[in-house]
Amino acid sequence: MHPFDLPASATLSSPLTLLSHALCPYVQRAAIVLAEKGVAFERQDIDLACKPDWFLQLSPLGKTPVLLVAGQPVFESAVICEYLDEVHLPRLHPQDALQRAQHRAWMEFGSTILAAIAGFYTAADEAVLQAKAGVIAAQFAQVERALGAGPYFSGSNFTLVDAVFGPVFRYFNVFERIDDFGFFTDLHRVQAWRHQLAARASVQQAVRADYPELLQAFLLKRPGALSTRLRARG
Ligand SMILES: N[C@@H](CCC(=O)N[C@@H](CS)C(=O)NCC(=O)O)C(=O)O
Repeated sequence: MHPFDLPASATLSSPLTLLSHALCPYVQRAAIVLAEKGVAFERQDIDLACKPDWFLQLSPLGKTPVLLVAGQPVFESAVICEYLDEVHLPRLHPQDALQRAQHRAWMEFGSTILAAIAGFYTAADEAVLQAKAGVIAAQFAQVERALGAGPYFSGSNFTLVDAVFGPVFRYFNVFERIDDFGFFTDLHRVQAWRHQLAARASVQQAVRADYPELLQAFLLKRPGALSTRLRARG
């Protein structure tokens, strides 16, 4: 019997299992890092609308992702990424302690943008939607100032910051189908970084092929200004 009473489908042959959700950007970070390091893992999707008891035993916050390492749970995506970076090559964090701290700070900033994105797609009315779009645009303007010549966050090497922002940028492919909200106007470095990350195999493979349709269906179910616009587009 597994110590956490996992269902048979979760007691898997791979020593690493990523408890996931098809749309979760935090799960994608971990999947990208695993792919960058060429580490085999199995993915098990959790119904977050009806969380199984065994999952709640493993995930104190009731959130995905959780990485099971030989059955031992690690929760919180940044912690999972850091753990993977410590035990599997190539290192995705800089060697220099100060630079590493700065990268961790920008990973956190990526989470702040994700919170703003959630505020955008749950905006109750047009005024709030526009205000939230402005918040996101201002955050990306800050990112623009932090970026160098590219192609990745800090130059030619893909880092954990890139793993965080790949899933952030993915939302905008679907938002741009709805309208031009001006998120990236005049932010040339951000735009170039976005396209670079979209072309990266690990980023592409972190979601299923039907991700855009799944995200659109998810957005349509949220009451508010964005789903009203989406419905109006037919
Ligand atoms: N700080 C967490 C955030 C994870 C998170 O918010 N996951 C969402 C899905 S994207 C979740 O599990 N939500 C379910 C809930 O909050 O009930 C991390 O970085 O892992």
